[in-house]
Amino acid sequence: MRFGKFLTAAIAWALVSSGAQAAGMPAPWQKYYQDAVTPVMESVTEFHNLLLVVITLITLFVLVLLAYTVWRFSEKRNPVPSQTTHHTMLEMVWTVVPVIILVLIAVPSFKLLYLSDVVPKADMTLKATGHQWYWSYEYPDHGKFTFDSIMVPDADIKPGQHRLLETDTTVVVPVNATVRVQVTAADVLHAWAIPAFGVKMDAVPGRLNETWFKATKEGTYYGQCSELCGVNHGFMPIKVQVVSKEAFDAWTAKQRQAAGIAPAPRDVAQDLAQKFIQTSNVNR
Ligand SMILES: [Cu+2]
Repeated sequence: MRFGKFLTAAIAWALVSSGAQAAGMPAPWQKYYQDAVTPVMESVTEFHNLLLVVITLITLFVLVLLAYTVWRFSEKRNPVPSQTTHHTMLEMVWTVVPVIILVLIAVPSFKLLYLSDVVPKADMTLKATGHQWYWSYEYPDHGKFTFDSIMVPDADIKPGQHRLLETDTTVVVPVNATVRVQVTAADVLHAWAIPAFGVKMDAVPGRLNETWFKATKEGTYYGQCSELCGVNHGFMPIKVQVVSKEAFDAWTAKQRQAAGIAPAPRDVAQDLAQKFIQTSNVNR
């Protein structure tokens, strides 16, 4: 096991060192995953590392076996070949061993599948709708305000912005909150995908798909439509900002106001409580 860990670390280092890592977006010459910011993506990375060890060991084993066979049983060294055609024990072994390896892989694989597939109790819902060629969003738990998110064209890119990834409006979500994402499309197939979140969900017209994420680190994360959806498929990026709970509340309050939606009942209750505290302090 110690060797396995060493091998994983060595391979990961070789891959990571070949491309500078940037959180939330791809880096030039990057060959490894983006840094994980959700439990699902952490599990995806771990599972990938496990498979990398398994596949490396199998490949090395086959390579050594093949090289030995070529050397040992060449015509020069082995002029009279054996006429053996069957070996029951050997055939049992090379059937059973791969089955055991596959079963060992299946256990963490199914665990990961269920982790990403089953939406846990969510703190909020975000609805993403794919259009040719932009995304629109709705916040059903926060007054149902909606907005479109359209890519910033090259000509308007400001310093510090990222070409082909920047959008005019940003999806904002609170940190450490379980977000249920409902994904659908208005015209053709699209897919809502953010690599750092380990999320990729098909957007299908007339069908409401669900996925989830829980971002554990504040920051800006980029994704792209991941289903070939037409001529501008490569120009409908996704930009998500993960912020503190307070900043998120302030942002939703602003969005509600801009959309002419009444403040959240929770905000009214908070205001009343605040007023009550103030008046009771004055009276004392
Ligand atoms: Cu698309």
